[in-house]
Amino acid sequence: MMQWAKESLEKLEGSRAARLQQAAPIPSDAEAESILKKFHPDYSGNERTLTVGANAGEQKFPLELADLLEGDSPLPTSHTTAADIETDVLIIGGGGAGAAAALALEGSGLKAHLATKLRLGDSNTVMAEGGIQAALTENDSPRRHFADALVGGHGENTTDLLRILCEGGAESIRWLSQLGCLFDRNADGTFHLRGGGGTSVPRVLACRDYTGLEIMRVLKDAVRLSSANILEEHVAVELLDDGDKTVTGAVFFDRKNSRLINVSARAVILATGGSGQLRLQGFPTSNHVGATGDGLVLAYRQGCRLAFLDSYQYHPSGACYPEALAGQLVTEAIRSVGAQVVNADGVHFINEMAYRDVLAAAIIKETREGRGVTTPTGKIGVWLDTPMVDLKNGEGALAKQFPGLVHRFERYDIDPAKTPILIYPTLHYQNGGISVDTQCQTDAPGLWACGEVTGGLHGKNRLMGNSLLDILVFGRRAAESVKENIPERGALTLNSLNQFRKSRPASEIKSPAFFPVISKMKLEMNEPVTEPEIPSSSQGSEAFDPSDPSEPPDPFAR
Ligand code: MEZ
Repeated sequence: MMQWAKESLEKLEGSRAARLQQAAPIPSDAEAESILKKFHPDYSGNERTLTVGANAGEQKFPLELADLLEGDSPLPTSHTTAADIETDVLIIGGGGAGAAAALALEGSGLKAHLATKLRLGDSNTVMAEGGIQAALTENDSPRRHFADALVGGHGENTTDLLRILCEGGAESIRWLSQLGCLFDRNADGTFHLRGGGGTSVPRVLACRDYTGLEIMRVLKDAVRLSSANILEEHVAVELLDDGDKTVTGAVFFDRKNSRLINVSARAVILATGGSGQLRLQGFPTSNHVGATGDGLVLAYRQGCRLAFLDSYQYHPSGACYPEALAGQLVTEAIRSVGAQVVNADGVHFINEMAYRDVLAAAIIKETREGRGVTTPTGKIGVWLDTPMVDLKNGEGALAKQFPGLVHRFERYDIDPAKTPILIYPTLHYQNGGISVDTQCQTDAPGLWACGEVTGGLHGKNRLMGNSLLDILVFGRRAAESVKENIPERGALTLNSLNQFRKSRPASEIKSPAFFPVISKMKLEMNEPVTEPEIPSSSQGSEAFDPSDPSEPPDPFAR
């Protein structure tokens, strides 16, 4: 097992006893800044400004995203906009934020449709492992939570949004618990809280290492039992407007029936999540297959400003080996309970609870400067010394707290309680997104946005566990705002898209991306729609020949 890394593993084991006694230092602000600028992918220069739309000539965007934002719609120019479905509120996105919005509309008397390009729940929410932050204890407070997140975000967070997030912690946990979410608890019944990078007190609630999955489980059940109409496998292709910049609906590609449908809505809530599957600069990702930044592209064509999209989060501990797990999340929580980050020479080169961006950059530095471990397929990573979890917390602690991790690695004959894991940063979170106000309203009237598709809340570096809180607080808030401010139904046109099409630079690129390139999944919406062929034997009684010997005996004969 991992014979190719034998020498390095021996060095790691050799330094373990000393490392158990001494923590590695957190870099000073000056050191952190220098590491970030030299090694963090956000600073690598793979970005450019846009030539069209609300952000033209301003902030820079990653090249892959910039191309999509300036791309052309795949919608045929001949598309007509008569409504196939009329609803009051159209929610686009079936992850935690969309589900929370749908639930908050219950009882309002408004008809709601929730459309998702995959199935309800297929989202980054289910990929979140380590937990959700909420200030619940006596030694904690929303103010303290706010201060931690603001420092972590390099002071760039939109403070009005951040305040709402932190003040919404306790109520969100109460709501989730009422829905049946089973957070880990201590023997005395209180919530079991862990620390995270940048939390000044333990504030992270978890369900082992499948917190997002458990949260989505209860949200999904509740949405299925609600009055919301669920449109699964409906891919949002374009937003519709009233001809005067108010968003009034959307065009979807119904994958099951291979047809385009128009939905007319009085309000649209975008909750389409992140964009890790764009795999910026060739990075692997911890994101769900649906995370291709579609909502950013759709909103941009409607005149919405985007914020902070020069900033992405590369989670320091993505799996680097075995190849089949490359990019998958190895939760930060495992570092918070003692797993150390160690280079090929057995050196504990940085404190594993440093801010995510700094730690990711420091890992990249080690690998670039020749202190990484090379896998048989040529990937380079550093060690996460997972056996230290049991050494620090008692035998069995790792298996009890991180069953998902154990399950994934044991298939490859690696027991993380006994053998360290090789890690490398993985593209994890879209720090920026659509600009929204405190009511989740975008620049386009009629269009609200919530969750990872929005930008500003987390500044330039989100702390662990603040995204699961974000989707609950702002998913519900978007719905509340819609209830109070819902416009009258407007006309359905493609005016905003047509204007955008005229002004965009010529390129062959079509967007949104819909599916990751690597998945080879594509939307073929120009194909003529064909009726399924009906076999002649099922065309009614005329085609039925009772004397045909291949027919079964008549079950109705007396
Ligand atoms: O919020 C996150 O990104 C998170 C909880 C990740 C993790 O490491 O588990």
